[in-house]
This record gives sequence, structure tokens and C-alpha cells, in this order.
Amino acid sequence: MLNGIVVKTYNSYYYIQSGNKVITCNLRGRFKKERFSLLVGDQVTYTLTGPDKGVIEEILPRRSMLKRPMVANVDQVVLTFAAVNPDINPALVDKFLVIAELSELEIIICINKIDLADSEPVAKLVERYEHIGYKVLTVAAKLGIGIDALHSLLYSKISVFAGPSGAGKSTILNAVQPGLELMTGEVSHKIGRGKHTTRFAELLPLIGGGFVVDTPGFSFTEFNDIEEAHLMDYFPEIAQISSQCKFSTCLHYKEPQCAVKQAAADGNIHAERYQSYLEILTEIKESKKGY
Ligand SMILES: Nc1nc2c(ncn2[C@@H]2O[C@H](COP(=O)(O)OP(=O)(O)OP(=O)(O)O)[C@@H](O)[C@H]2O)c(=O)[nH]1
Ligand SMILES: [Zn+2]
Repeated sequence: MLNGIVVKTYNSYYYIQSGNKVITCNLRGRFKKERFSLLVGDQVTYTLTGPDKGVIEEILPRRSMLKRPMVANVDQVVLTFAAVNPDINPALVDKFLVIAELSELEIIICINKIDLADSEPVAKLVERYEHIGYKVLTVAAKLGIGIDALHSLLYSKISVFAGPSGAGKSTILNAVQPGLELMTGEVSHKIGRGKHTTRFAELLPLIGGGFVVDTPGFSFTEFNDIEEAHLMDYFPEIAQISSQCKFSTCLHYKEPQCAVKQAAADGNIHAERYQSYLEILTEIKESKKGY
């Protein structure tokens, strides 16, 4: 039995990357009713039925599943921001971080366009996020600066890029490997003749190993899935201190003797991080009122 990974699905064909080859596969009949549960990123075993054709025998257990875009076994997200043009907005960084934490992915923060930025404010931001425990890279994709370090983190992993428009995601990928490019915009949903055809994301293979999802990830509508009491779980430094609050139900909002609020006042938690937490908490409270 041979091993491979689904890199693309099309019209009930599955394209399986196996070594340097791509094998076009069908599913065994017994899987047919589960057709829509086989995803890009799934690891499978298959047998050959022709030179580059085969049939999928077995779907191996999933390590993870990303919802937007729908891809199995994604290992990490590269959250990409421009230092300037458009200027990095820490409140937006924190929102992306919450969505990434919610997806339980390894997180890499990549600050691009450092050729255009003053070094001091960039260094301060790097320190802010490294202090929390995040991996932070600074790059200038257009000049190839910092790209080797990023490339080495992508090796043998499945990575998805996310970040605001214009941050330089496509430029970064193209610097990592010329020719790699992201699809722009949302994954489209076309409905025609009563048949539901969706463009699924694809995996782009990296020379030397690893894959990049061809569609940028994440949507802030996922804040709706978060319970107020769980938001702190997605701010690691807040979660860590929250056990010291007077009340076990403390939301670190207006409760008395809140260790988190105190830490923000003392500078042990960055004041803007605490502010981001409060903003998202308020957003969640507001959205729940609608029900
Ligand atoms: N000065 C400078 N400009 C850069 C750098 N990286 C990207 N750019 C420019 O920033 C602009 C946006 O880059 P893209 O790669 O298209 O950004 P993107 O994140 O893919 O954007 P969307 O497709 O809108 O999501 C382009 O004009 C790039 O040439 C960099 O390191 N330095
Ligand atoms: Zn508290």
C-alpha cells in the first residue's frame, strides 16, 4: 500500500501527492457516502490502477481540521502583517491571534515590509509578542530579507497564511518559492443547476518538503463561536494570571480584585493587549444580545 496526501479535489477525483508524483485517485465504493468528508490535507493510502492513477484504500486519522478554508491536518498559521503601508494595528493583530488560538494551530507572527519601517517601533512589537510566547519573524519579502528563516519554519509542515489585505502574503510566498501564489478573496461558493459546486482550497507543495494552503485563512465571524467565559483562553498571558482573581467567574471586566486588571495597570500585561481583550469581550456580549 502506498501513502500520500490529498492536495486537491475536483469532481470527485482526488489528487494525491506521493513523493514527487501526483496520482489521480477515486475513492473505493465503501467510502462514497462519506465523499464530502475527505478533505484536502487528509493522509491516505492507495493502490495504483495505472501509471498515474489509483484508488484510495484508507483515510488516516486527522490531526486537525481548519474550518476556513476547510483543510485537514494544517499544522500552523503564519499571521502576516505589514509593519507599515498598511500600518500594523496591534488591535487587529490580537483579533487574528484569537482566531488562530481558537483553531489550535501553531502560530507564527510575520511582520513584513521592515525595509519601510523605523526599527524601534518594530522591535517593541516583536518584544510584546515574544514576551507572551509567540514566535515572531521580521521580513522584507520584496528584498528577500528574513525569507530563509521563514522557509525553514515551513519545512515539512502544512501552513496557512492569514492577515490583512496588502500585508504581502503573496509576495512572501513568491519569495519563498517563485511561482507560488495565493488565491485572492474568499473561497467562492457557486450554485448552478441545483448542484452545489464549491471551490475547495488546494495545497501547494514546497520544494524540499511541506505545503502551503493556496487560500488565505480566517474569518472574524468566528468570534460568534466564543463564549464570554472562554475568551481569556485565547489570550495566553491573561489565562495564566486569571487563577489569581478573587472570583473564579471573573471576566476581568468590572469585577473587584481582578488580578488581570491589576497586571495591566502594573504593566505585567501589555495595556493594549488588555484593551483588545475588553474590546472583543464587548463584541461577544453585544452579539449575544441579538439572540
Ligand atoms: N516595500 C515593500 N513592499 C512590499 C513588501 N512585500 C510586499 N510589498 C508590496 O505590498 C503590496 C501588497 O503585497 P501582496 O503580496 O499583494 O499582499 P497580499 O497580502 O497578498 O494582499 P491581498 O492579495 O490583498 O491579500 C505589493 O505592492 C507589494 O509589492 C516588502 O517587503 N517591502
Ligand atoms: Zn479577573
